[in-house]
Amino acid sequence: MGYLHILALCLLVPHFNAVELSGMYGSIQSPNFPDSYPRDSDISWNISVPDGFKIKLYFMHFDLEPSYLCEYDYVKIEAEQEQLARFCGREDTDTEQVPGEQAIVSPKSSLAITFKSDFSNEERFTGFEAHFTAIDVDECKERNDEELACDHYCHNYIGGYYCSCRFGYLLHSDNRTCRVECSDNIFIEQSGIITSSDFPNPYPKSSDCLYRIELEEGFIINLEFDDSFDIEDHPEVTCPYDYLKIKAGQNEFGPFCGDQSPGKIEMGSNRVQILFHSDNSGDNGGWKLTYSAVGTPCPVPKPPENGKIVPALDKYSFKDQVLITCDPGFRILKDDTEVDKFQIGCLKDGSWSNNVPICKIVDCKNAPDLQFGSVIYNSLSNLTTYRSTVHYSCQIPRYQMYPAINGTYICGEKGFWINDELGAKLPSCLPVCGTPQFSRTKVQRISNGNFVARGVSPWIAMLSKNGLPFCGGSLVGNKWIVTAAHCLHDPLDSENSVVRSSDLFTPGSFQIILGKHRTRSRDDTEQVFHYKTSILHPQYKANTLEFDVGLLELSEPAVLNNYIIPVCLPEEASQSDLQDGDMVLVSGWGKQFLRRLPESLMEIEIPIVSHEVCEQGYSKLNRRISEDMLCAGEKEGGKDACQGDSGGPMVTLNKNSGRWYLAGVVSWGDGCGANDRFGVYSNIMKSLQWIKNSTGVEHV
Ligand code: 4AZ
Repeated sequence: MGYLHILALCLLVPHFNAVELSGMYGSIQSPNFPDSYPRDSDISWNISVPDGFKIKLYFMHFDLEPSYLCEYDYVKIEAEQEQLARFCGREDTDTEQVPGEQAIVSPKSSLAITFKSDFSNEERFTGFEAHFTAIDVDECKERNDEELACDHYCHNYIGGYYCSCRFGYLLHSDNRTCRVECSDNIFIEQSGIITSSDFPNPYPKSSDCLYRIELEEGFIINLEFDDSFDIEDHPEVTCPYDYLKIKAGQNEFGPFCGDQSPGKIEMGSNRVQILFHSDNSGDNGGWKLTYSAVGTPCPVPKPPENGKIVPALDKYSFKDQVLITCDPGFRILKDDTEVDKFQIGCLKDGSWSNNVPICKIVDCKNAPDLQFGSVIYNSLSNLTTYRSTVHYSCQIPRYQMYPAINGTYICGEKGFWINDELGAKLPSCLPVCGTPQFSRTKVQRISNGNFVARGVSPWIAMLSKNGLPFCGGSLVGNKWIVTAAHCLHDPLDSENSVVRSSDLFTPGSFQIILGKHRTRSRDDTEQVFHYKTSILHPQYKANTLEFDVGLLELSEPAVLNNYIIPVCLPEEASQSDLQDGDMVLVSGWGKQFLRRLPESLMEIEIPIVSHEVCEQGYSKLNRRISEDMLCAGEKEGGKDACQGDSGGPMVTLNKNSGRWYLAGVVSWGDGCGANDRFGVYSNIMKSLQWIKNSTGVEHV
């Protein structure tokens, strides 16, 4: 600071006698002007105007003693320690100049003028008068020097100028250069391109650009600079002006500058910082780099036995995912659970997220049971695994497979037993109907009825109360009994047609006995059942006995054997089968001519009688034979169902199939066996659909 004071003082000394002039204009004159100037004059004027202005000086009058090279009297004009002009005389000669009309413009905002006269002024020269004004400097035009010129745009104003920048640039604090804001560049993609701003045009000055590549751990970044690389450098000093420095973890690269591309650089890190510094000058093209990331490699996993790995590559690295699948018939076993596919991923540390699981052969486990059938495993291996086989069969001869398929099932790849025709569905074992094991032999003919041998009518059911039969029924399927609706409820008033549920017999109030032969005593072949539900035909009328059909569902299926076999339900197409005169069989334990019960099951063979004939017989009694009824019997009477036979079967043989089917149910009649009083039966054809729907019975 002290030094500066001294320096300022020294500078002041030569100007000690100077006249200081400031302001925007003014004038100076030689002493005594317009009279002749005195001798030995030595006067100085220091003119200064504000910064951003120059001084224009012009002489209105000039009349000095001429001398060679203006040695004696002169006006000297200086600026910035440099002489701009030295004038003397009255007119220009080869060696001396006068200002004439010429105006002098200062290079900057100050001008020093000195007037000197020697010891004589004999001719009485009148001296000079000059005016000065401040004139504006158009810095934008004049500032051609690189150092001070505006980087982008220059705007002149009176007394100064300012710089501005193109869109996207900011004026640096030097008020001259245009920098860019470029420290927020973060790259998170696994590959990309980074360039200096405006590349390939010259990069901005006075900028510190930071580019950060930040990838997940497990990636390593590689940079590759383009060949076109141009950063301002210096022949002797390393990158003193502009430079590129790269930091990657602990590693540092650079500084880089000049026109030699750094080429390919492996960073060895997942985080990279690229710093690009530019100073306030230079016009260099910049740089461009492509970065890419490679993941930590993982070892090639070994596919499981009976399985594969997709995609199967010879190299895997961080983030790669592979899917492990098993061959058909095998499933992935992972932590004790079976899955179809399993994905593992390559981790940042170069290991896999999981071990490769094993492929376990599919096991169909035990084949499901088939009701009324059995399943036999491949006798050699007893295996239940993929491609093993089992064979289903039904309990022959009582049950038959439906649909009729080859009962072989194979353990499929999904773990289900599969049949060629049914897929994973099981067939059903349906009861075989209408095929008694015992056929009729000629038996003793007893008063209009026959005793039936055991097992000849194996579908007949005895409805028994207190050890006595009160109705009959017929087994359809293996757990349904078709009987007469009127067998299932208490008697009603004669006008009353509607059965209320309170009128119905309750389960447990009577027994249903199959395999029965003898009327009052036990049979070895009998199976005694209770029923779960009883259903009356919805159109049943208790007073007229229209639709006198009811159903009983046994509490459990009957065990079919030679003595217990269901009767067939008629096929729809056989509706017209029964014609007048066709013979049907009716059996039961009912009374013989209203007298007493027979020893054992009896049956009669009687013809079907037309509605007209039947109705004629009943016309006197005013009983209608409705469409749902069938009549059968012989005109002369005799063979007839009777009390206790109700609900029992009327059957007929289908000659084509050789099976017996249910044609009717014993319903009513006027007495028993009187002539013209035919037995009346519920026509099964009329309630067939209802029976099928209610019972779901299907049979073969
Ligand atoms: C009855 O009361 C009964 N003759 C059944 C059939 C006939 C008569 C009565 C036919 O169960």
